[in-house]
Amino acid sequence: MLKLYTARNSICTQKVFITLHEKGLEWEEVIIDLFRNEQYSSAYLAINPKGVVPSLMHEGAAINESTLICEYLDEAFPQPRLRPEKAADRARMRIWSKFIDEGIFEATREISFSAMFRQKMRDMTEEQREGRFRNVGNPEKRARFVSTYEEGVESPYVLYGIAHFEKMFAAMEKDLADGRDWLVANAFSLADINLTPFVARIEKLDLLDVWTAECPHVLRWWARAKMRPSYEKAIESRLTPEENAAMRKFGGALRQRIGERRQEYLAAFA
Ligand SMILES: N[C@@H](CCC(=O)N[C@@H](CS)C(=O)NCC(=O)O)C(=O)O
Repeated sequence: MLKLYTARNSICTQKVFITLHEKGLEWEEVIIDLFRNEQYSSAYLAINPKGVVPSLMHEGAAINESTLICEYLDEAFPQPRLRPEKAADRARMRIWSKFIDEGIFEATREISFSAMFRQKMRDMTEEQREGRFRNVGNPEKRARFVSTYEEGVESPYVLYGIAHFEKMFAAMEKDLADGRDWLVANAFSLADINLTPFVARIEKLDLLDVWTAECPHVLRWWARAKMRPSYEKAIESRLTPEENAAMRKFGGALRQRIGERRQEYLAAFA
């Protein structure tokens, strides 16, 4: 039996859920409460030394990192196949995963934090907050948490995140301009799965059109991605109306400033 460690509204776990649903697999779930720092318990750190979700346990092995978990599932349970047949296409698939793992995940976390998790952090005790900042002794991550907690949307990490989204959406728009349905080899793959939760979160924060107002190909891809039954099962059906309303409210409150910061970025760098 597959055992998946997850947390509520975890974007990284959502891509694993999509993969599991696409493959028709069953699994057992263990919920880790990130706002009670359960991810830093010694029992969980023995499974995932970074103290993050998701983690997958299968046949006695712990598999970490959501991108690798999805690839693992596709290798261990080959049908239906979610990685392209040709090696060159698999390399292209991983270029999209690298967008996520080398910038978009942090971008989404920092924007989500500055919008709404910041409020949840205020509700923590001083000790819990300090524990979260300390994490597993990663000073770079601490700096990011402290900055988005204290400075919100004015944090430099939010600007870096805006730049990462700009680059990813521009790359998608260019790549999909030939009219293809999916990102790689015109077949739904782990590339599409990897991007879906991040685009969903930005849409739920009411921020998607900040970047995509003039990206018809991205929007065409996004409409198609949302039509897959796995999207409803992995993302929509797991969110409460309150969670959806909070994302819209807190994200919407930052909309204007995120748009302005994007313009600052474009004026300086594009
Ligand atoms: N690169 C990792 C990132 C995992 C990650 O940071 N997950 C978040 C939830 S989406 C988490 O567990 N955060 C808890 C913390 O940083 O304390 C992956 O893709 O699995």
